[in-house]
Amino acid sequence: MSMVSWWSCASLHIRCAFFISLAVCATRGATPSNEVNLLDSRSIMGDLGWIAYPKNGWEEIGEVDENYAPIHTYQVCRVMEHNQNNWLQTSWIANEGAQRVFVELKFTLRDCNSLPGGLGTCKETFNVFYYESNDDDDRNIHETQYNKIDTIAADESFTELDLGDRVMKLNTEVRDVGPLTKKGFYLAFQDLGACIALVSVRVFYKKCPTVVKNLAVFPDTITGSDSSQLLEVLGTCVNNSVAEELPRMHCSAEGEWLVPIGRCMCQAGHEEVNGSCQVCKPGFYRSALQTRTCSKCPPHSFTKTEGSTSCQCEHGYYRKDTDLPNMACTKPPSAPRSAISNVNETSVLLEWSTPEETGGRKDVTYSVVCRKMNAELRQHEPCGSHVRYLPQRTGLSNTSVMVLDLLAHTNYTFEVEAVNGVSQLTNPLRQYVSLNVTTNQAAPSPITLVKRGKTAKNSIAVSWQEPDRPNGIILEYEIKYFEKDQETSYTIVKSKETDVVVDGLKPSSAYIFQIRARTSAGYGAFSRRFEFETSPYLSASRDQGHVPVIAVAVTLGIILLALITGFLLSGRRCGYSKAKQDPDEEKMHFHNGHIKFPGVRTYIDPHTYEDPNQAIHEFAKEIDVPCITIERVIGAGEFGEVCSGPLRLPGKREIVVAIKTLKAGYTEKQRRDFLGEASIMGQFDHPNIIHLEGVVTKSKPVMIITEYMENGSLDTFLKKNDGQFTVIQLVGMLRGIASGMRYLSDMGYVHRDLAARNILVNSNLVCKVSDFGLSRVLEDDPEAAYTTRGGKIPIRWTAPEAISYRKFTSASDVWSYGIVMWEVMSYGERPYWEMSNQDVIKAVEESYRLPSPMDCPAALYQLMMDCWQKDRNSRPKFDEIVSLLDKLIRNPSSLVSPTNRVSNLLVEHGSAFSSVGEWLDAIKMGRYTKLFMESGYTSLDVVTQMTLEDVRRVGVTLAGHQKKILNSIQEMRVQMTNATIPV
Ligand code: ACK
Repeated sequence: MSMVSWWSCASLHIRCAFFISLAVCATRGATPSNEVNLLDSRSIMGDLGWIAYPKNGWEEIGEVDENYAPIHTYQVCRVMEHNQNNWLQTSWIANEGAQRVFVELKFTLRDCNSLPGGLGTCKETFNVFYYESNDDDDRNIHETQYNKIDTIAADESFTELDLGDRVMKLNTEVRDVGPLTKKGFYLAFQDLGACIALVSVRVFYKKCPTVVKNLAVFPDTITGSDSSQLLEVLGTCVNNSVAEELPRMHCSAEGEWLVPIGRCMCQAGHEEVNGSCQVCKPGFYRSALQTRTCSKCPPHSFTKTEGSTSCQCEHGYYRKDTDLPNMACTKPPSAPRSAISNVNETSVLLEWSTPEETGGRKDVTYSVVCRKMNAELRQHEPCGSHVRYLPQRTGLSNTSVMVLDLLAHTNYTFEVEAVNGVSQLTNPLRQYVSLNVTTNQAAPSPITLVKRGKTAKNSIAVSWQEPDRPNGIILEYEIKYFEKDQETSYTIVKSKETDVVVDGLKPSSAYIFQIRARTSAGYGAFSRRFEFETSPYLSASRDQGHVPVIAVAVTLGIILLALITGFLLSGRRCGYSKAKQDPDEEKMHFHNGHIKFPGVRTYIDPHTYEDPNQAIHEFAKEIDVPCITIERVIGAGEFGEVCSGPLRLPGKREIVVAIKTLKAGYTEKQRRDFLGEASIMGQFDHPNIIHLEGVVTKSKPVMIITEYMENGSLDTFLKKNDGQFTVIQLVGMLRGIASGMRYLSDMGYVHRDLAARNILVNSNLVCKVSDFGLSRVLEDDPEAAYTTRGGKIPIRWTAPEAISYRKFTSASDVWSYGIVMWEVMSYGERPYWEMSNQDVIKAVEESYRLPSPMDCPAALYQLMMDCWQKDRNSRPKFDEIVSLLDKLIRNPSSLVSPTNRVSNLLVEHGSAFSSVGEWLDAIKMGRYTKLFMESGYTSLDVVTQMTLEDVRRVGVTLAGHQKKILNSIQEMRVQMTNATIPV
C-alpha cells in the first residue's frame, strides 16, 4: 500500500520535486484503548483550517491514500534562502478536560548534505509550540506568546538517493504538553529553513479505561497532569455486590491501572461469576459473605426461589436459631428405648438406650418425670420435691439416672423423655418411654438431731426428732449410750416416744448417745454420736458452781489479751501469709488431674484451674499491705496505674518495686485477668524474665508487685537514646531477650505479644521479658488489631501463620523476636513504618521483608531474615539464637561489616535527593538542616566531601548522629562512584 505525493517547491531554485513512498497505512493503526484523540489530521476529510504565514512558507498538499481518501500534508522547503521563519498554526484543539496531552508528529526531513549549495542556510530541525486559550477565536497569536514544546530533529533524514529509491524515511516523534489549565490550545510549527513534510499530526490524551476489578467498576479516568502522578480512583461495586473494604485503584500517567486495594463482595443470595454477581438458582443459596459460591440446599431443606440467602426446612424438619444455614434441617428424636429399672430399697436406677431416631442431631438429652401412686385415691400424683436425682432430673446427657429418697413400698411411674435442640419448636408430642416401679420395704432413715434435756448428777434427759424418712410406721426407738471412751460397755434402752431419761450415770462424766428407729422393715441406721455430760456433785449452789467458770474465763481473757499485745508489739506488721499448710502438698501437687513432679519445669495455664484464686495463691505470694509504700506513679496500665516504691519484707533487704494496681470498680473478669498475669509470672524464675515479688489480693486495691526496671520499656528507651549504644551493647540486650525467650519456650509458654514495648530495661541495660496475660494478653496492647477471624493480633510483630490461622507457637515467637531485633537495631523505629496493617499482611505474604536497619551488621540482619522464614520449622530455635549471639559477642569483628544496605532510604530512593534538607530528613536528621545551611553545606555535592571534623564543626555533637550522617555520606559517595563508572 502506498501513497503518492507530489512535493512541488515552485519558489525554490532547486528541483525538489519528488515522490514520497511511505508505508502510511501501516502507521494508521487503531488508537490504543487508553488514548483518546483530540486531533488526528489524517482523519479529517475537509479543510483543516490551519493557517500558514508567511504565505509562501508552509504549503498544504492534498494527497489521497490508497482508498482515495484525502490526506493533509504540510510541506516547506525554503532551504536556499536566508532568514526563514515560517509558521503553521493549527486550529483550536479542545483538551476535553485533560491536563496533559501528547502530540505525535509524523514527518520526513531532507538531509542538508544532499542539497547542492544549500549547506549555508539549510536546517534539519523545526520547532513546535502551543498557546493555551479558552476559545477558538484567538487566531492572531503573536510568536512570542507561544510556549515552546520542543525542537524536533529527525532520526532519519533522506537524500536524493533515497528519492531515487522511492523510499522515504518517516519519522515519528511524540512530545507531551502540560499541565494545561485552559479549555484548549493551538499548536504551531515553526520552520527556520528546513525541508520538511509534516505527514500527520495526532494530538491525544491518555486515560485509564473503564475496568472491572475485584467486583468494582472503575470509570474512564483521565490521567493526571504530572508524568509521575498516580490518581487514586474509587470504584463502584457492581450490581448486587457490597464493599468489603472500599475498592480503590490508582491511574498512572501512562493510562494504566495500578495497585488495587479493597474489594466488593457479592451480596448474600448471589455469587461471583466472571466479574459479576449472579443470582443463586432455585435449590441453591448463599447466606454469608464468607462463602464464595452458591451452595446446594442442605439435607431436608429446599428453596424454590432465585437469590435465596437460606433454605427452608421440609415439613416436619426444623432449624434451631443457632444452627448455621449450611446445617441440615433436623427433627425431634423418637422416644428412648429399652428402659429398665433397678430398685434398691427406696432408690431406683433407671437406664435406657438411645432413641432409634436422633432426628439428625447430636444434642439429644433426656429428662425424667416421676409420678407416685396414691394408694387411697388410686391415682397418680407428682412425686414431690424431696425426691433426689443423680446427677440431675433434666438435661441428662447419659442414658441413666439414679432416683433417691423415694417412699418405701410405693408404686411409681417414671417417664424418660428424649429431647433435642429442635424439640421445643414442634407441637409437643412428647417422646418418652414409661416404667412402673415399686420400691421395696425400707428401714427408716437415720435420726439426725438429738437434744439434751434436764441433766442431773446421775441422769440425762434426751429427746430427738423422727427420722426424715420413716419408710413406714415407727414401732420403737433404740437408745444406745456409754461412758465416753468406754465403748465396749454400753447400755441400750428402748422407747416408743421420742424422748427418754437415762439414769444410773456417774456425776461429772461425759456420755455418748446414739439412737435408731424401727419399723416393720427393721431397724434403720444409728444416728451419729451425741455427747452430753452429767452434772457434778456440787450442783446444789448455782452461784458457787459458776465461780470457777468466771475465773477461768477471766484468766483466759487475760492470756489472750497478752498474746495479742505481744504479737502486735513484736513488730510483725507485714510479711507473707502462708497459703499452704501441709508440707506434703508442697512436695506433690495435682493440677487438673495431672501430677506435677518436682524438677520438671512446665508452664501451667491458670485457666486450667476452676478457681482462679487457687492458681494465684499457688504461684504468687500474698504480701501484707503495710510492707509496701507507693511513692510515685510511673505509668498507666490497662487495669490501673503503675507505681513504684520500696518493699520492706521482714528479714529482707528493702528493695524498690513496681506496683501495678487494679482500679476500683473492676468486674470479676477484670480481676481474674489482672491477677492472671501474676499467676503466669509467678511460675517463672529467670534473670531475663520480669520477677514477681508477690500480690496483694486480700485488701484493696488489688496489686501485683514486680521488680523495678529503672529504664522502663525498651521501645521508649531506645527512641530516647537514638544512636547512643555500641553494637555490642545492642547485641547484649538482644541476647538477654533471647535467653528469656529460650526459658519461656522451654517451659512451654508461648508469649504471643513479644515486642520491644513489652520488654523492660533496668539500670544495667538488662532486658527482661514482661507482659504476660491470659485472654487479655492482646486486649490491652494498643498495637493489637482485630483480624478477619476475630481476636486481636499485633499484626506487625506476628508470624503469618498466627495471623491467618492462629497458629501461635514458640516458632511464631521467634518471628516476633526477629521484629524485636529490627526494632532494637533501628533504635525503636516502627516496623513497616506507616504502612497500614492490611498492607503489611499483604507485603509479608508476598515475601517482602523489612530491610536491614542502618548500620546493622550483616550477621544480625541475616538472623532477622532467618526468624522471618515463611516455613516456621525453618526458623531458628531460641537456643540457637542465644548461641549465635554469644558467638557474635565473643567475636566482635563479626559485627563490623554492616549490611550492604547502609541506609535503606538511600538505597530505596537512589540518588533522588534533590536537596540537603531532603537528604537529612530521609535519614531522620532533619533537625540539622538549618546548621548545615548556615555552615555553607547547601548542596549535596559539597556534603559528599565532608569529614568527621566538618560534621562536628557544623554543630552535630552526638556521636551517634555523627556516625549516622557520615555513613550516609559514605553511601552517597559510593553511589556517585558507581554512577560514573562507564559500563
Ligand atoms: O515505658 P515505661 O516507662 O515502662 O511506661 C510503662 C508503664 O509502666 C505502663 O506499663 C512502666 N512499667 C511497667 N512495669 C514496670 C517495671 N517493672 N519497672 C519499671 N517500669 C515499669 C512501663
